[in-house]
Amino acid sequence: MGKKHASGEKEFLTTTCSYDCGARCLLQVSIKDNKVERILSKKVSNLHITACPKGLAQKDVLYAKDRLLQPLKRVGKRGSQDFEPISWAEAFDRIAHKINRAIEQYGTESIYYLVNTGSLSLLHNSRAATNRFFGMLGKCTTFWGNVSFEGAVQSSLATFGTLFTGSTRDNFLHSKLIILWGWDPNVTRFGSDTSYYLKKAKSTGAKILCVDPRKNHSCKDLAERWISIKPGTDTAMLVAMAYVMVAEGLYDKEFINKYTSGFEFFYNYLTGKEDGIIKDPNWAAGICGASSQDIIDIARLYATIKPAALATGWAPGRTAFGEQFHRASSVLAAMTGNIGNKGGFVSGGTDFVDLAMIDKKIPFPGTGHHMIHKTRIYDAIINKKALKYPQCKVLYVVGCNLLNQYLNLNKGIEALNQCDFTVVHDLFLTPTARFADIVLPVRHYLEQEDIGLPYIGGPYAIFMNKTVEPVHKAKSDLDIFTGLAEKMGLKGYNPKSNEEWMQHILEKNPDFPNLEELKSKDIYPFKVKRPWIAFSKNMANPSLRPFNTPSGKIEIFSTMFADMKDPLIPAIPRYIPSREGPEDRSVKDYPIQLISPHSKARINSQLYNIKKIKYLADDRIWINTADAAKRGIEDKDSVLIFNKRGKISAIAKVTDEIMEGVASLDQGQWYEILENNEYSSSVNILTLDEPSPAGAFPSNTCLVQIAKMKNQPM
Ligand SMILES: Nc1nc2c(c(=O)[nH]1)N[C@H]1C(S)=C(S)[C@@H](COP(=O)(O)OP(=O)(O)OC[C@H]3O[C@@H](n4cnc5c(=O)[nH]c(N)nc54)[C@H](O)[C@@H]3O)O[C@H]1N2
Ligand SMILES: Nc1nc2c(c(=O)[nH]1)N[C@H]1C(S)=C(S)[C@@H](COP(=O)(O)OP(=O)(O)OC[C@H]3O[C@@H](n4cnc5c(=O)[nH]c(N)nc54)[C@H](O)[C@@H]3O)O[C@H]1N2
Ligand SMILES: [Mo]
Repeated sequence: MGKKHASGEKEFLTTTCSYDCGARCLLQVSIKDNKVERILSKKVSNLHITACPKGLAQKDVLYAKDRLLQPLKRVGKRGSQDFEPISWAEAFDRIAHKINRAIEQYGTESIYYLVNTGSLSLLHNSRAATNRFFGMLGKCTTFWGNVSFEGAVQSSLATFGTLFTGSTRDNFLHSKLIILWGWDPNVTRFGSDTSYYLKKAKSTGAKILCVDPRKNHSCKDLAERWISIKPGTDTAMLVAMAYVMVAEGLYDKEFINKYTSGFEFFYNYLTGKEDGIIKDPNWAAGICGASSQDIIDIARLYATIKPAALATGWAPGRTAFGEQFHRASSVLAAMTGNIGNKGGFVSGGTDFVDLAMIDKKIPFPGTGHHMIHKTRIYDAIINKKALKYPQCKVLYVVGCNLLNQYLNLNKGIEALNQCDFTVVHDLFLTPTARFADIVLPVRHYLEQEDIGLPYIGGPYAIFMNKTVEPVHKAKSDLDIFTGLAEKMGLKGYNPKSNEEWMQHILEKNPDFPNLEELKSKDIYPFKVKRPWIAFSKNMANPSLRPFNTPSGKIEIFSTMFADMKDPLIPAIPRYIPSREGPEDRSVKDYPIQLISPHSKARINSQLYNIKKIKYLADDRIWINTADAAKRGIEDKDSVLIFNKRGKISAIAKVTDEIMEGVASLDQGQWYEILENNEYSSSVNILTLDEPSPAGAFPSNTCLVQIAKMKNQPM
C-alpha cells in the first residue's frame, strides 16, 4: 500500500505527532500547493488509534502567527518580548564564542544544558541530538530525574529490576476489575488505544472504580464509583488494603512465596509488630480521607475478583514521597497475584521492553557529565554559596519550557535573570525563551521526515512523511547542532544523512522493519503475541532467578533501597507523612492541597497559544463547595491562590467533584509578566523545588490558601 495518493492536485500523506503524550495516532494530511489543507485521523484496521483534537489541530500550530521563523537575539529586558532577527551565521558565531570563552575561563562544567520533552520522534529526537553535542564537548553540567515518573522508575528498578513493567492495552479486556488510581487516560491518553480498550472492557462487564482527589474525566466516563483521597496519602490507603488482605486471609500466599522476597518485613509493618502501630483501615482513614468501609470494600474486591488491574497513573508518584506509592501498589499487585497474568497490571513507567526508546536513537558519547537533580536547577544557577555546584556561565535549553513547567517559578525568574548567556531552541517565544539571549527556531514535525513510535500502547511504528517544505528558516535540533558543531570545529557530530540515521536506528532494533518497508506502509504493527504482558515469561518459568533483582525475586524488601541506609528511602514501602501534606503544621496557614493535572487542551505547556484548541481547556481552579462557602467564593468568581512562594489568580469552579481540602488547577498555562495587581495563572509559581528522597518531581505536593479577589473583573 503506497501512501501517496494523487487526486487532482491534492496529495495525501501520513504522519503522526511526536508529543510527550506517548500516543502516536495516524494522521492523514491533505496538501495543496505546498500547503497543509486539512488533517484527519486515518483509520487502521485492527488498531484502535483514533487521533485526538490536539493532533487534528496541528495545521494551526504549523501556521501559527507567533511561530518563530528565524534566529533571534534579545534586545530588551530579560522576560520581555523584544528580540531582533539575526542570521544563522551570526547566531552560531555568538553561541560558539560564548561557549568557547566560558570553557576557556571556567571549564566545560560551566556549560549547563537542559533538554526535556521537545520532539520524541526517533530521528529528530531533541534529547539524542542535544546529548550527542554536549557529550562531544566534554564534561558539562546537566540534570537527572524524570519529571514525569521518577517515582515509578525507582520503584520498578528496586522491585522488579527493570523499567518495563507494562503490557499491551488489550490486556484490559481480560480484567474483571479495573481500579483507575490517580489515572485519567481519557485525558492523558497513555497510548492511542488505551481509552478504546477501557471502554470495551467496561462494555463487556469489567467493574471499574476510581481513586482520585477529583472525579476526573475517565472516572465520569468509565467508573461506577469514585473514592476520593487526599493527594500524597495513597500509600497509607494501599498499606491498609494490604492489612485487610492479611487480616482476612485474602492474599495469594502461593504467589508471595514463589515469586517475592521480604514479605515478612512488610507483614510486621502492617500488623504493628515492628512499630506498635496497626496499619488498619481506621488508621489509614484518618490520614487519607477515604472512609474505613471504603478501604475494606476496595481491598476485598481487589483480593477476590480475579484477574484485576490496579491501574496506576503517574500523578500520585509526583508527590513528596512518590516512590512509596508505586512500591506499595506493586506489592499489592503481588499480594493479589496480578503480575505477569492476563488482566493484571503492574505499576510503573514504560511498556514494551524491546521497543523502549532507550538507546534506539542517535547514539551519544560521554555519560560523564556533572549531574544535578532537575528540581535543583535554579539553586545551582543562583549558586549563592558557590560550593556545591559548578558556576553556570552558559545555560542551553532544548525543548523545555523550563520557566513554566519546573517548580518554584519565582525562583526560576531570579535564576534566569542571573544567567550570563542563555540559548533556547523552540517553535515559539515561550515564557522561557523570553529570558534567553539567543532563540533558535525549530521545525514542526510536518516539515521533516522521521519515525514515530508510541512509548505506551501499540506497539507499532509510523513513518512520518515530510508533508510540506518549511516556509521559513527553522531547522531541526539535529541540524542546529550540526551547524554549531561545524562552527566550533567539533568533528564527527553528524556523519550521516537523515536517511542513513533512520536506517541505523531501524537496524539497531530487531523488531523494526527496514526503512523501505516502513516507508511503504501507513503503519507497521510489530509482530508480537497479544496481549503482550511484562513478566509473563518470568511467571511461566520461576526457575532460578527470574527477576533481575539481587534476590532474583520481586523485592518487597528492596536490597537496592536497604543499601542506601536512608530512613526516607525505606527498604519496604511505607507511608511517610510529608511536608505540605495534610499532616504538616503549615496547614494552619495554607489549608488547601493543590494538585495540577495535565490539560485536555495541551501537552504540558504546548498548544496554550493555539486558539483553535482552547475550547477543550478547563483552566478554572476546582474548589469544593464547602471550601468555597467558607471563603464566600461563588462559582465563576475570580480567586487568588497563594502561599509563601507566590500568588496566582484563576476563575473558580465550585464543585463537589473534588474532595474538601483539595483544589485542582491544570498545569501548563503560560506565565506572563503582569502589573497592576494582575496575576498570572501559571501553577508552578506555587510549587516547591524539592525532590522526593528517591528523585521524584513533586508537583502534586503543595499547600495553598485561596481567597476571593476583592475587585472582581467585570
Ligand atoms: N492531554 C494531555 N495528555 C498528556 C499530557 C498533557 O499535558 N495533556 N502530558 C503527558 C505527560 S508529559 C505525562 S507525564 C502524563 C501524565 O500523566 P499523569 O501523571 O497520570 O496525569 P495527571 O493529569 O497529572 O494526573 C492524573 C490524575 O491523578 C490525580 N491525582 C493528582 N495527584 C494525586 C494524588 O496524590 N493521588 C491520587 N490518587 N491521584 C492524584 C489527578 O486528579 C488526575 O485525575 O500524561 C501525558 N499525556
Ligand atoms: N505543576 C506541574 N508541573 C509540571 C507537571 C505537573 O503535573 N504539574 N508535569 C511535569 C511533567 S510530567 C512534564 S513532562 C514537564 C514538561 O515540561 P516541558 O518539557 O517543558 O514541556 P512543554 O511545556 O511541552 O515544553 C516543551 C517545549 O518544547 C518545544 N518543542 C516542541 N517540539 C520541539 C522540537 O522539535 N525541538 C525543540 N527544541 N523544541 C520543541 C515546545 O514548543 C515547548 O515549548 O512538566 C512538568 N511540570
Ligand atoms: Mo511528563
